Amino acid sequence: MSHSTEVLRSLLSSSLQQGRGVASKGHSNRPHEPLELYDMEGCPFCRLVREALTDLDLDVMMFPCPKGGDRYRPLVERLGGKQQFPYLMDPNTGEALYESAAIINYLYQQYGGRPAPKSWQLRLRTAAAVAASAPRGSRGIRCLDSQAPEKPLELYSFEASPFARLVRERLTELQLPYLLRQCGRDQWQDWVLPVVRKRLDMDYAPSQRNRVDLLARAGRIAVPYLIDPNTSKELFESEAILDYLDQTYGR
Ligand SMILES: N[C@@H](CCC(=O)N[C@@H](CS)C(=O)NCC(=O)O)C(=O)O
Repeated sequence: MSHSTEVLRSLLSSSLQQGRGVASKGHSNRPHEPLELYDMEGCPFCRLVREALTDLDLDVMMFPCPKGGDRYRPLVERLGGKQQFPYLMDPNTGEALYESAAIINYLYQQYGGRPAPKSWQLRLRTAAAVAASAPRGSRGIRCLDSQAPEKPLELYSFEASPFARLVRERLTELQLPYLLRQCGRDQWQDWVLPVVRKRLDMDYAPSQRNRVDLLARAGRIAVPYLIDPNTSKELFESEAILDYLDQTYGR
């Protein structure tokens, strides 16, 4: 399937998220150590947790657990007793949780300084998350043969980005752990697409912390942006990132 078709299907998936996973309202306190999420990109319950993480603007270490995966799935079973995802571990408090609703409540209570929005409790939200998975078929769920990296990768992303989703799917399929750096939007200028910003020669100064970092590091802001400390490679553009991941870690 061509990359543009994949982007279109991903865009459909984002639209079914009904605007969630784009903006960051922020947190009241920041975890000292990054939270750890054992996740499958295509899993609707994991999606709900990732939407909350974008809303709370919390970075997280992602440990991909695709079906048939042999790297982190057995670890989750050892730690929690079963292979069920999402599974959250908080190294700051020692808390370890299954169940998306419990994880979301914990995140808002511990780091949000506000209760989880009521809408998170509704079954409707789960139905929307299931619908959002449908256009992607088995992407971000199945396991591909891969070589494990020595160090985790880093990805600048926000949950509903149709381009970043394609990269997160491949990171899941290849079981590549990565630090997810949230780049949720927190001001209207963030909504203008990078290509339009460039064309308008727009004076754009981000305020969200990872956007500020990304601008200083890479000279511009676009999501996804991948950093691989194993090869010192850093790159924009979902299609180029997918090629890079396949060539470097695929077998
Ligand atoms: N009620 C759970 C449901 C979690 C769930 O069923 N997750 C599926 C993936 S979407 C799972 O772990 N399946 C077992 C497997 O993949 O081995 C929640 O909200 O977290």
